Order: sequence, then structure tokens, then C-alpha cells
Amino acid sequence: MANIVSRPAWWVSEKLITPEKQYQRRREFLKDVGLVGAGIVATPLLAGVQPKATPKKLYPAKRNPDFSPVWKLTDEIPATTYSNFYEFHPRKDYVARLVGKFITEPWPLQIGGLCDKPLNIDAMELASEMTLEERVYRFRCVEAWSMVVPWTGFPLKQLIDKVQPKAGAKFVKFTSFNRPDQAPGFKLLPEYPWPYTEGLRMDEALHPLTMVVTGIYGKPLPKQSGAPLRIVVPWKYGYKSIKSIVRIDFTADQPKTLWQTLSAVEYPFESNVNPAIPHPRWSQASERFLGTDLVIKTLPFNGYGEQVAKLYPR
Ligand SMILES: Nc1nc2c(c(=O)[nH]1)N[C@H]1C(S)=C(S)[C@@H](COP(=O)(O)O)O[C@H]1N2
Ligand SMILES: [Mo]
Repeated sequence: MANIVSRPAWWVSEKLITPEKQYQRRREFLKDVGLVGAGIVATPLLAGVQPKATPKKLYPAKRNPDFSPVWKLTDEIPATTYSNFYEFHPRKDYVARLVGKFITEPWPLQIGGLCDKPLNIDAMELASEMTLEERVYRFRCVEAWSMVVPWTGFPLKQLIDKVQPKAGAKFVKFTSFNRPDQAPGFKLLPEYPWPYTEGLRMDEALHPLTMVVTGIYGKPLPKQSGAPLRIVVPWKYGYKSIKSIVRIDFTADQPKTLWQTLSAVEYPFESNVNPAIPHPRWSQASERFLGTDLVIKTLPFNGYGEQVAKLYPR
């Protein structure tokens, strides 16, 4: 089809929705302007071949009631604009205004390390291959604020099963992008051990609550929320839920994380939400509910104790 001129923006959508009459009229119009017969009209229109790139509608995804208690959601604006994303800026209210240069499409994601079937795949392609679902989770930042949001994604376990980790794989390491030309925070914070990295034990990564997230509030993730793809681990402090991932590696040893490298005492590897253990600089007993004046009690494992406490026998 090398003789096709670049298609106008309406090409695919019109092909899909045009009723027969209009389709005929369009043919007449094309004849009038001399396009039919000039070899410039695409084959699909003539032969009824499906256009190749018909994107599947991914959002909103069906809500999974088993993972979605009936909780009042945090308003979308505070939940998506009060953003911890240090690659852009340490000030949460600046982040959403600084994401303009951040390129999230295409987005090559590499999965490797100790696994039998390493995988390189574009984030969008991965999202359309998986069955996306919506889940309403609580989310608790170590800074003592929290929110309840509908995430769209799929269990990380489904991705792990695809790449077949080796027996020696004990941890999963996640790595975010490292692009100082696309995000000003890298240069503002040159002493940080970039790129942002995080990690989970294998059993934590395989837990059914641990999600690969590509959307929020029924839409693709906005850039400041970690587009195009992030992790969400709802029973751990927010910094474990690493955004805008470019690599996933299976390792034998516990990986170093950015926050742990900066201060292991304040941000240890495990970091399960625990109201009984204060952060060295503040209490973790309660939390401010984002977008409101409410202060609520913090729950052990952020309310997910029934599902995850067994991972941490004492
Ligand atoms: N790459 C990257 N991921 C990150 C962060 C970050 O600075 N960079 N901040 C973490 C912190 S501290 C929190 S609280 C959550 C915030 O996610 P949200 O913007 O969806 O609220 O992202 C986490 N993931
Ligand atoms: Mo956080």
C-alpha cells in the first residue's frame, strides 16, 4: 500500500461508523475530486478489509466487585494533582504543570533478570493484550495523607507468569525512567540516586492485590500519576507504588530502592503501613483524607490485614 497518501485524521473512525448511504456518497465525492482510480484511495475502503490499527476500547474497564468495596472516592482533582513525583518536582502542586515534555508514547517496557522468557513490549500494547479491570483501593502515603481511588489495570502476577521467573528469583526490582531532558526534577535534585527504583519480595509481587496500573478514574493514567504504567501495592506506603516504569527485573538479592538509599531508617524496604510505628519525624497513627479536612485513623496494612498479614508471620 505504498501508494497511499497519509490518511486524514477521520479516516478510520468514518470507515467504522459510516452507514451505506453516506459511504456511497463519499465514493461519489472521491470520484468527483478524482481520487478513485488515481490509486490513492486505500484498499480497505474498496475491499472491506478491516483497518489494521483499530484500537480496542480500554477505558473505562469493568469494575471488579471482589476488589472494590463501596467506599466514597476521593475527588479526582486532588487525587491526580497532589502528586509525589520527584523526577518532576519536590512540590506536589507543581508536578502536574511540569509534565508537558514527558513522552509516554511509545513506551518500551523491558522485563528481564532471572526469568526464562524475558519480554520487551510497548506499554500500550501490553495494556491492550491484558484484560483490564477497575479496582477501588485505599492509598496511604508515608507523609500521613490518604485517598480512595479507582485504579485500572491487572494483577502483576499475570505479567510475572508470562515471563516465567527462575527458581532463584526471590525479589522483583522496578526501575522508572531516567530522562533529565523531559523532567526538571533530575537536575533540581542531582544528589538523588536516579533513576527511581523500588522492589518487592516475590510473594508480595505475586499477591492478588498487587496491580500493574495503566488507568485511574476510568481513563488512562495522566502523566503526573505515573503514565503509562505503574505499580500499586495498597498495603504499603505510597512510595512503594512506583510510577512510570521502564524495567522490571527478577533478582536473587533484595534490590536497592531510591528512598532506602537516601534514608534506610525512614524508608525501609518492607514499608507496610503500620500506625503503631511512627516515622522518625512524625506519627503514623492517623492520616488526612485528601480533598477534605477529615483526619482518619490509620489501619494496620492500610486496611488489608486480612489479605496480607499472613505474609508477615511474627
Ligand atoms: N517514579 C516515581 N514513582 C513514585 C514517586 C516518585 O517520586 N517517582 N513517588 C511515590 C510516592 S511518595 C507516592 S505517595 C506515590 C504517589 O502516587 P500518586 O501521584 O498517584 O498519588 O507515588 C510513588 N511513586
Ligand atoms: Mo508518598
